[in-house]
Parts: sequence; C-alpha cells; structure tokens
Amino acid sequence: MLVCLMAISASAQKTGSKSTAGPLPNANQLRWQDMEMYAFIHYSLNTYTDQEWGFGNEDPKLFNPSQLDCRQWARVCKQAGMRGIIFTAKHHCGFCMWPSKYTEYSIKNSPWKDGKGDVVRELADACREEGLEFAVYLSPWDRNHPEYGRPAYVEYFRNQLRELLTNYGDIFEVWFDGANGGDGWYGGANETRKIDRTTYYEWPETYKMIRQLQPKCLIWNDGSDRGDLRWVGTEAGNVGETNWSLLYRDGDVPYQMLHYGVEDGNVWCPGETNTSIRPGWFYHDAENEHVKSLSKLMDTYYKSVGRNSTLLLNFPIAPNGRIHPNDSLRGIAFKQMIDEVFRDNLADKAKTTHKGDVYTIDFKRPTSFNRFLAEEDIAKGQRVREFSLEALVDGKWQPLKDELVENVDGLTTIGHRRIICFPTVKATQLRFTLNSYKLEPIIKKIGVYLAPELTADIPNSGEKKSSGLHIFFGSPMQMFIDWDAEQTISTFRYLPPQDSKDAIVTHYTLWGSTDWNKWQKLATGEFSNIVNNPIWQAIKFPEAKVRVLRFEADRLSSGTRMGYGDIEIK
Ligand code: FUL
Repeated sequence: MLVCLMAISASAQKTGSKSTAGPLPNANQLRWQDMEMYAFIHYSLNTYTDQEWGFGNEDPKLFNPSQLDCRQWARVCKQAGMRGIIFTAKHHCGFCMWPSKYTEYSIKNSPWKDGKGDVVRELADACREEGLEFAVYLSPWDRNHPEYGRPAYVEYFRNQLRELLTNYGDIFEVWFDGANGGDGWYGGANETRKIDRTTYYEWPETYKMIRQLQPKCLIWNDGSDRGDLRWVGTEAGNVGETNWSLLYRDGDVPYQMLHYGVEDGNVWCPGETNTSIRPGWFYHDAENEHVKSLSKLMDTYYKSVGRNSTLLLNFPIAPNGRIHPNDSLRGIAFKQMIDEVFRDNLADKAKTTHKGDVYTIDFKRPTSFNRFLAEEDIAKGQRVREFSLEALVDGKWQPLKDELVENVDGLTTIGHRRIICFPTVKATQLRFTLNSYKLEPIIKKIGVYLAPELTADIPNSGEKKSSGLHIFFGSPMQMFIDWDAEQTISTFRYLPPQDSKDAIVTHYTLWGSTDWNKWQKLATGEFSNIVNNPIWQAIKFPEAKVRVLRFEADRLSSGTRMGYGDIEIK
C-alpha cells in the first residue's frame, strides 16, 4: 500500500495536476518544423543605397543589376542546407520586386530587363528547379504609399498579397514584419504616420484570404493577431533554452513569451529564429569582412534548431545581383560542419536501455563525446519540462550541463529537437533522466556525438574596438569627441550599447566645430532597425574639418541617457 502511494505521488509530481500535453501542432506546423533551416533573402533598392530601411523615395532607376542570377541564390542556399527561401518581395520602402499592377513603384520602372523583369518569378522558378520551397516577405509598413495609414492602403496591401499568392505557385510562408518607425515619404507627404497595430491592418480578413488561396501556407506575424509561428524576440540568432511551442491565443506577447514560449499556453505557436549571416539584413560593402564565423553559425544552430526552433538564415544579395562569395562559402561550410558533427551517432553502436524515466546508453568502453540530442514526437505534444544528463567516468556519475547556458544547467524542454553541448567527456555510459513532464514523454530519437573542436569565434562587427578617442558627455543626450588638432573627417560610426540596460540612440544629429563656438550640422537622421539589430551604424557626410564633434540623441530607444558601445571616426 505504502509503495503504491509513493508511486502515485511521484507520478503526480512529474505530471503536475493536469494530465494533458496541451495544444498540438497542425499538419502545416509539423511539416514546417521538419524544414529546420531555410533562408531569407534581402534584396531591394536598399542594396543600391547602402541602407537598411529605405525611406520610400528612392529612385527605381537605381535597380539595374548586371548579373542577377536567382539560380545562383537557390544553389547556394541549397548547398548551405536551406530547405526553402523567403524573399523580400516588398520591404518597408514599398519598392516591389515583382511588376505589381497596383503600383508604379516597382521593378517595372527600373532599367533592369527594360522593366520587363520579375525577380519574384525568377526566384520562385529557381527554387522549384532546386527542390526548394518558396515564400514571401511582404512588409505591411510601406513608406512609399500615399495612402499608408488610411483604409485604402489596407486594400492595396491585400491586393498585392493576392497577386503573390495566386501567381507564383505554392508559398510555404508569409512574413509580415511588424516594424514601423512612423516617418516616410508617403507619396511626397514626407511625414510621420502612426497606426494602431492591433486594428489597422484588419488581419482576420487577410488571414481568411491566405487560408483560402494557400491552405498550406504558414503565417508569421509579429503584429497583433496570432499567426501560425512566432518571432523569438531577437534578431541575434537564439531562442531561450526553455522553449515551449505554446503561446496564449490572445493578449500581448512580451519578450519573455516570444523568447521562451508559455508552458501552459492554449495555442501551438512555435518559434522561428531569424538572423543574418552578416551584421545587416541588406548588403553593405563594409560588412564583407564581417560575415559570421563558422563557430558563430554553429552556436546559432545549437541555439535555434537545437532548441526546438527553426533557423531562418539571411543571405543578402550584392549590387551585382548575386550572393557574395564570402557569404556563400561560409554558408556552405556551415552545412558541412553540421553534417560532420552529426554524421556518427555513437548511441547507434551502444546499448540503450529504457526503464521508467531513465535511459541508459552503455558504450561498453570509454567513449569520447560532447553533444547530446533528444527529440520528442511533437505530433503528440511537447511534454518534457526537465531532464538531466550524467556521464559515467571512471566508475563515477558526473552531471553534465549545457555549456551554452549560464548560471543554470539549461536542461529544460525538448520538443522537436534539443541539442546539449558540453566539454568532451570520456565515459562508458550516459544516463538521460526525464525529471518532469506534462504527460508520459514520447522520445523519438536519442543521439550522442563527438563534434570537432572549432577555433574561438573571430570578432564580429558587434565587438568593441579600442578607438582611443577622447569622448565625454555634455548632457545625458549629448556626446562630445575632441582632438588636439584639426581633423578632416567624413564618417562617424556608432556601436550601440550591447548591454540592454543602456539606451540606444535611434535618431541623431551630428555637429562639427573648429572652435567650440560655430557649429556646422554634418548630418541628421535615423538608425533604422537598430533596436532589434544593434550593430555598427555609419553616418557618412561630405568631408569636414573639425576639432570637436557633438553627437546628439534626438530620440532614444528607452530612458533618458544615451549609451554607446564604441565610436569610430574616419
Ligand atoms: C526587421 C526589419 O525591420 C528588418 O529590416 C529586416 O527585414 C528584419 C528581418 O526584420 O524587423
């Protein structure tokens, strides 16, 4: 009787009060999760203006690539292990990469192919030829359209979406970015337009149309209405080590929920981790030496696919119309490294026994390994809350922890796939124990691997450099830099603070002076997308002679005191 009671209380502890796995994925979400990695391609007029966010008044004539080759994009993405491509058919500037019949602001008014070209068509065809899936990014914020902010624009947006969903074959995902900085060209009005994200776009109507035209298409939306997938709250390339594929159906989704999901959520809404292979989303010459290192990309893989997410990895297109060789070589090396790490599952040669909540993998003799992988059958729900890992080294059990997580052991949630990285151990056995779950777990796969050592990460553009400048603050919103002698300068570079407690300058004015008395305005503007992607920003201006610079924050991301990671001046 006592034994029986103890058994009941142990199982109640493991499953909590409810004996349900919670919501389950639908067929589209299951298929999508199996894609694991797919590419973003950012290409628009920004490519020709060295910008991340176009204002909406850039000249369509700038679009005239000499060697545009969508097949090269598709081949590179395929070799980089991507299973599909999501293309920026329209970014925030409003310029359409297909000849939409609803606007003149498209490639039909560019010199490329005498205005007869269609990049969306060429890429959709190239994807099909390479066996890749195809999808579109259609920015809801449109800084070109005169009606943006008014009802007529919503109809325009829907018309464009209908064109994309009816003329280009199967679309696996639609991407509706939530960015909206307010100001824009708007047909020449040149003003700031605010919208209510929760009501303006009338998403329920649009969703209905998508479901009808493309029933297999997944909706990604960081706007108000819950789509099929969620953003993970950062563009840095990682999701929480605890990553539930559940959310609440209604209400706001703060960072915590985006990044970690919600254990008792009432809707299946898995996380998609999006990041770029280089600092920016669009191509910039200055970033050619800042393509992410192999170790950084592997870290991203472990912190996305290895944490129950998918990886949406961006490849920008260079002005000539091709993926730059630095990006393609790195992308392909990334895929080769993934194959190398996961080629040989040491658990296949070992004897695995499963008793109750404990799996023991017996290698028979001392075996070196540094990666553990587990997969749940998510069709039946995401069930595991916590587990532990122990290695039998010289006859003693040693606990293992996730080395990519600080402070805690990081052994929480599994889902579609969980990969745990730890320093190499040489052990005869590995013990995997399920400590807490919602309902009896269904473990589909266990893997144990020995990954080759990678050299430490090379500095990327987010890293602090020692600039040796004399920097001081005149006020919380004003930074000065002065020199002993006059300087001729034309570029001011700002690295936003990398620590989230300091405020980022989002809008600025830069002044120069030779005598601290007369000030010349050198530049004023906005650092687009700097909050989500806090990378080096460059302000370029006509050559100026200065002895002192005044960098003013016109607007901050939060708070009242401007922060910075570093400054460079050339
Ligand atoms: C962001 C946008 O504002 C960026 O420009 C980029 O497209 C990225 C994928 O999403 O929020």
